[in-house]
Amino acid sequence: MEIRVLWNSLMPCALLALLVQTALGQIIVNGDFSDGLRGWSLSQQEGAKAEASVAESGAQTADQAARIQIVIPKQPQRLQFGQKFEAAKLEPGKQCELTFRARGEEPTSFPVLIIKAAAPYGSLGLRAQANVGPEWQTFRFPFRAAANDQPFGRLVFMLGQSKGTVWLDDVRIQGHERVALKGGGPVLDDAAWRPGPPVR
Ligand SMILES: [Ca+2]
Repeated sequence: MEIRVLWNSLMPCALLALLVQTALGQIIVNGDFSDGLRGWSLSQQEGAKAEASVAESGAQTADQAARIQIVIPKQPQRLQFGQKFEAAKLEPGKQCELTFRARGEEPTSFPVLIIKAAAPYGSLGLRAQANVGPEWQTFRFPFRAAANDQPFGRLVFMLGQSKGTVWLDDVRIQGHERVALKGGGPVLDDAAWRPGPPVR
């Protein structure tokens, strides 16, 4: 069989395999909240107030999810639910993806960022906005990891301006490796790769 013919027959499969999940190591611990709120923290500033707990998600029997009840809203950044991770786990330049499931008991919207853990809190490659409603939705935000000159990075859900109660579950930061297609096939352009809308 001609190589070209073989290539053409394999092309659809090659495109489907475009984004291949790779092992980045475990960046987010306890992302499924099966171990309560271990690893997670809630920062309340300037009078903003929230209560974080773990409760049955309702999605599956005995599945636990984080439940953050916003009591006193302020600006988004005044209530930060998130997790700190070692900077070395997020390799600069690497294609990554943040995924999580979320719902809001009232429809609301909040920023999601991956930033340096300490001032001046520079971006590590991701700033996105999650629009949530009463039903669980899965969000996928691809990004390219930026260099971190600090020992830690932080994933933060900025919930200060959110209404009511927000639920989060299955939070992961995973690597994606772009597959180079060669041998007469198309050359893929990384520059065209941008975050898409959340997958519902
Ligand atoms: Ca869970």
